[in-house]
Amino acid sequence: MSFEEDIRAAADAVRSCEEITIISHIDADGISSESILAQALLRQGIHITTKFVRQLDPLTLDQIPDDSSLKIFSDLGSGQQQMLIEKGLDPSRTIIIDHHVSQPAEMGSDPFIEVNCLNHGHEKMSAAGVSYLLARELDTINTDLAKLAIIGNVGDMMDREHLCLIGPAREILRDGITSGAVELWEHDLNIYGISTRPLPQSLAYSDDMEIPGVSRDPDGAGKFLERIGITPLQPNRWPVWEDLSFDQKQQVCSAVIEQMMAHGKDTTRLFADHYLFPDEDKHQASLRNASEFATMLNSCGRWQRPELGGAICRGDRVAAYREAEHMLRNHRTKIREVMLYITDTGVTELSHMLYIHVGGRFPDTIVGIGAGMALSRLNPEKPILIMCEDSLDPSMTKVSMRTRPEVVSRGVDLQQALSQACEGHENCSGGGHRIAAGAFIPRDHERAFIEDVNRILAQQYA
Ligand SMILES: [Mn+2]
Repeated sequence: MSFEEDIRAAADAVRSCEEITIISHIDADGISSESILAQALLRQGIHITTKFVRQLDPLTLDQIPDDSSLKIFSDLGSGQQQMLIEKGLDPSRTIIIDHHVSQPAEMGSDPFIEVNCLNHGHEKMSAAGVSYLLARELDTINTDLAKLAIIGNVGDMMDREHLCLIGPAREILRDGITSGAVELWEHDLNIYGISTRPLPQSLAYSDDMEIPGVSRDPDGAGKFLERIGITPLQPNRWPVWEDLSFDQKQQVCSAVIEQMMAHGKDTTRLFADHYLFPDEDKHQASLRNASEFATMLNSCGRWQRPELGGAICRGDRVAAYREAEHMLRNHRTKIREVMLYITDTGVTELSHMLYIHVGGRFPDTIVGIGAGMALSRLNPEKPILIMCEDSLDPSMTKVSMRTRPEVVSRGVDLQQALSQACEGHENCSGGGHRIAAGAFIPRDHERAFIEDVNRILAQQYA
C-alpha cells in the first residue's frame, strides 16, 4: 500500500470508534503527536484517554487498559510489533503511527494498521507529521494543527541535516503558513534561541558555525556585536535575534560571513530556516518559534510531566504554561550541570569516539542532551557516548550517543551502530536516529559494549 493508502486505512479505522486510547512517547514529537491526534479525534466526537510512556517495554505495556477501546501508538510501536502481539493486542484494533524502523511481528500474525513514513522512504518526517496527515485526512478543518506538526518535526531534528524541512514535512509547513499560524523565515542565521536567548549567547553556542573570536566566548560575541553597532538594550540586557530589524540582521550576517571567510572557516551551514508563531505572545517567548517550543515540551516530558506539555499544545497559556516555564528553567540548569560536569571531568578519547560514564549523578532523561551540548566544546569530530545508571533498573545502564551533521554526512549512523552493538549482547535494546541514538544494556556489559561501538564506528568511517 502507498503512504496515502495507509493514512486512509487508519482514518477509516478510527471513524467508527467511540473510544480510543492513545499511547505516546514523552518527548516533544510524542507530546505534539498526541495533541494532534487527541484534538482531531475529539472533533469527531470520539472519547480519548492518553497514556504517555518513556519507552515501550513489557512493563509499560502492562499499564495499558485491557478494554475495548481502539489503541493508537504514536511515536513508538513500529519496532515492537512482536511484543505487542505477545501482549495480546488485537492487530485489527491497534493503529501504529510512527517513523522509527519497522519490524513486523513474526509470520502467522495479522499485520497491525501501521502508518509509518519511513516505510515509504520519507526519512525526514516525525510522528507528529504522520499524525497530522491522519488528522487532515479525517477533516480538513484540522489544518490548524499543522503548527504542532512542525514543532514535533523540529523537536525530532528532522530539519537538522538539510537545515530546513523537506518532503511531506515541507508540505505540512505550507498548510501552517496558509492557516496563518506559522511564519517561515527562510535562509535565516543558523542559531538557536532566536526568541529568548541574548544574542551573544546564541552566536557563541551555535553548533554549526565556527566563528573565530565568537564561538564558545559570549564576551567575545558581545564585543563582536558592539563593533558593528549592535548594543545591549539596557546594561547587560542584550536583544534576542527576533528583536533585530531587517537591516541589523543583514549587518550581523555580513559580519559573521566576513569573520569566518577571513579565517578560512566553512560557511556552508551558516543559514537555516526558522519557523515562527506570530500568534504567540511576546511575553511567552519560549513558544514563539518551533525549536524553543519543542524544548519546552521536551522539558515537560523529561521531568515526568508530559501532560503539562499536552495542555500547552491544546492552548493553555496560564496555569500549565506557568508551571512549564518553571520546569524549563530547572531543565536548563540541570542540562548545564551535565554539560559542565562532562567538560570539567573530561572524556575518554578512543580512536573513533569519545565516552564518559556519569553514574547516578543526573537524571537519565537529560544526560543525552547534556552530552550533545558538551560535544561542541570538546572534539566535535567524533561522536560522544555517555553512560549513566538506569533510574528504573539499577542493573541496567542507559547509553546515549550524539554527533554532528557533518559527521553523519561522512557516513556515521549512530542508530545503526548501537543496534548492531546490541546484537552482540544479551538483553540489550537500542534505537534512534543517525545523529542521536540510545540503548539500554546490562551493567556488566559496559566495557565490551563500548569497544564494540568503537569498532563499528571505525567501519562506518571507512
Ligand atoms: Mn519521534
